Amino acid sequence: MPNEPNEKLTKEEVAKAQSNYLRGTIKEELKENSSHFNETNIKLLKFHGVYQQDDRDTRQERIANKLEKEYSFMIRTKLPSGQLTGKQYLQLNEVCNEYANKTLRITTRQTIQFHGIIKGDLHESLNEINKNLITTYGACGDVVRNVTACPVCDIDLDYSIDLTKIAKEISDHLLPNTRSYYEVWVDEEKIDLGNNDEEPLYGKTYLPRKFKIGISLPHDNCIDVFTQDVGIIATEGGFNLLIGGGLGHTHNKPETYPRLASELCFTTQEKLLSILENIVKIQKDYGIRTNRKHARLKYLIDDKGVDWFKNELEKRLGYKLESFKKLNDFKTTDHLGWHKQKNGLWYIGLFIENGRILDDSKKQIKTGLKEIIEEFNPDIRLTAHQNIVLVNIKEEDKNKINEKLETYKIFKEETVSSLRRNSMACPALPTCGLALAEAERYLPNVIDELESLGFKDEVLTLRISGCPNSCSRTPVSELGIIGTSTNKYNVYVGGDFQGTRLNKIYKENVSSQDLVGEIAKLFNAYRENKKTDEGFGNFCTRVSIEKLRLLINH
Ligand code: SRM
Repeated sequence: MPNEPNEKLTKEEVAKAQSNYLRGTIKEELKENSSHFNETNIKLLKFHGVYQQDDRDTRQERIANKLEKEYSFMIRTKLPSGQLTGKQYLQLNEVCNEYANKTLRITTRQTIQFHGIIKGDLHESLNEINKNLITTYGACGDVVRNVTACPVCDIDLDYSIDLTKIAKEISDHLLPNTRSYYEVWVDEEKIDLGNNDEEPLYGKTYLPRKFKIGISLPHDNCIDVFTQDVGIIATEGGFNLLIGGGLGHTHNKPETYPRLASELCFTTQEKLLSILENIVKIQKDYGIRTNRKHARLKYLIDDKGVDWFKNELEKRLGYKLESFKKLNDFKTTDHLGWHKQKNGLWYIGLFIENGRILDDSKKQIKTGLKEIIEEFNPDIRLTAHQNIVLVNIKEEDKNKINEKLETYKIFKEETVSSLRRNSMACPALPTCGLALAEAERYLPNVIDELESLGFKDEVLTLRISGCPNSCSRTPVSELGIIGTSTNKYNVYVGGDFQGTRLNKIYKENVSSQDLVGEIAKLFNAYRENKKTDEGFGNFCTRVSIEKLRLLINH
């Protein structure tokens, strides 16, 4: 028995159990004339793809003035392997204009988020999104989240397997079954099944925690396969499976930690879905439900061991699993720029800084993308590096699109530095309730300064998160920056460009004033002491953190 009978279940577990399959009183509360939801419905809304937030910029002042917080909602869509049509993109663009803060945000798991929606517009927004055959159901909450996969492997000349189709199959297979989502947002009649058949896979209390699945290839780890609860690597004749990846942790709580997924087994495609389903069921049955900070699959794997997990899985499947196949080195790529497709058409990957699609004084990304998509009707793919790919473009349209990219200052390979191109930040302030420091609003300035100091051509993964939850997958970056409190950051070094190694802490609580200087010292030490073709993360790891500190402080 995984959870001791006498231990107290978390509030989330109680909320799920009493929710009548995620219904709670969301429908009723939606009708009330208030700006926000009660505590229980806030938890349930996540399963529907909705987060209640408040404006962190105005929070303190409003509290001081005894005013209600400025509540708004974030909506997250679910787009397996980041696929949508041009038409769907345009409709999401409309939703963001009509109901949200007029920006679209591409996430690190290949989806789109809206921010700043007020409660009175929630139903309309979700209804509209659903009308366009896009769901937000299970984009958040204790279920299998958006399944990630290389977004161009079905069309790029260098790929021989369509992982996008497999991602969709996995996503459909592991989707929650309850109709509550449709009752609330799509105005379906209430369906009273009155028994457990409403949720055959998940049951009444769903999973103990969020659960992430991603598929990659050894020559393209663009989704960071080692950070997933289940990482799937397409290899000859089938798939290698990894389990127990996850990056979230809490500062100064060593019992929480980032973890790379461990090798589990090899399987053929026919068996893949049933293996995944059973892995999910084991986490459902054994995962910890009394402590949210110990509830991810990674802790179950460390508590019980990979061998225990494999035995349990084999018991449920009724056959022995094949051994993990040895793999060659990993590579990764960002899919930016023009690429020829298998069908003779072209795709172009466009860098979107920190995934935020907006118009500002320097560039009109939102307007430009809308115009290009309206005129050339490409399909859309989103990458796990927060970028957008326009697909199925005719040779004769390439120049016209290049001109528009130039006009709206969207992206030109020559003008985005390698330093910026390989960077990512999570949203952090002002929307995220968990942020300890700035990220998305801060990173562009850090990069501007580093560029002006002459570091624009450095090729490394530089990622910043406003807190150790690590939403921009900071712990697998070569240079990771994680917020500790207002204007303070821990600096980590030593991941690799391919995302197969965790970085380590280099310096704690660096102030935002000193951060660029600290990074510059690291880059200078790297330039002076690196071996030919040695990446920044590999250099830091070879030299070791202790020697790196000595080198810098000599
Ligand atoms: Fe995340 C929670 C944003 C990818 C680990 N994440 C949050 C919330 C919802 C804050 C909250 O719970 O109130 C953030 C909303 C901010 C906002 O204003 O939008 C948030 N996470 C994001 C996104 C939008 C970051 C981005 O820059 O794109 C990503 C949405 C992905 C998606 O489309 O589904 C996002 N989050 C990740 C990743 C990276 C990944 O999955 O590849 C991680 C690390 C991997 C992992 O899960 O271990 C991640 N987010 C977390 C955690 C820590 C989980 C843990 O195990 O401790 C939290 C907090 C939690 O779950 O309690 C969190």
